[in-house]
Amino acid sequence: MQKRVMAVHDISCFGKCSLTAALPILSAAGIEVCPVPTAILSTHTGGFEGYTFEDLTHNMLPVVKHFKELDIKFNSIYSGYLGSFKQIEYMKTIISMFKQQDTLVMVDPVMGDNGKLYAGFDMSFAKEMASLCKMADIIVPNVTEAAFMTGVKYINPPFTTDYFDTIIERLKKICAGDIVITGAVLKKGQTGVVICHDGNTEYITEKESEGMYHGTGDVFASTLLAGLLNGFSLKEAGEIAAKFIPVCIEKTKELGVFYGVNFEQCIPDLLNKLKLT
Ligand code: PXL
Repeated sequence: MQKRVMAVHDISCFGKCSLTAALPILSAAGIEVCPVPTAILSTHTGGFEGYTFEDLTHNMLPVVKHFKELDIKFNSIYSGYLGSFKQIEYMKTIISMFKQQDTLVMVDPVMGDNGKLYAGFDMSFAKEMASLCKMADIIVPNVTEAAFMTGVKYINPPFTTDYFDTIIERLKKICAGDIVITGAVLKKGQTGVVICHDGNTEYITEKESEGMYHGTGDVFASTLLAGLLNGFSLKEAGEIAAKFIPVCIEKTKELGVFYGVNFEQCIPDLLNKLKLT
């Protein structure tokens, strides 16, 4: 049976993130994606000025109520960037409406990066996002998001394993499911992810690609979910996703793009990694 995901994110028309990353990556991996757009922006909010923002909060519940009437079932519910407290509340409603025993709820608490929250978010929003993470089977924060949700002070990388131990202990109180923290730099020149599953913590390290690229968190989370729904273990899917990001960044450098990564031309590589070719 083909797997089906409900993807609740915004559409940033230019910038290669949220739904413009989740849709192609999951679809290429053979998964049916049903988007529930939360907003339409002309660009993402990182590095652009004057972007438009068409709020679609009012449309979220009518869309999913229709899904419910049609008795559509989902193998996974995947949320990313949510623009307001109301959207977080609706996301909780959506999970309550559609979560069945074997539905994988992935919450990517998109809120910030490099020690700073994105435009429009504050500490109280981080608290609310943490309360959404309580309903998740897996959460995928970067270090900044993990620090804001746990109240641990953000420090500049490289981080220590003690730092992650503190964050993870607090995150476990927020989410009883799996925890994957991205941007886990333990040494200069390296990056990676921390995976916490069944009480065990593991580190996956990769060579750090220079430069700062938007949307890599969304590409990572979508790839991780593609791996999980194709039957890979959390560690295997984490490795596939962690290895895919530097491939995308290297491809991007060839083109000199700054606003997102060239993941599209790396999809054949991803399909090889997922053993789908
Ligand atoms: O990549 C995460 C993201 C998603 N959606 C919007 C964003 C960002 C990051 O800046 O601004 C609208």
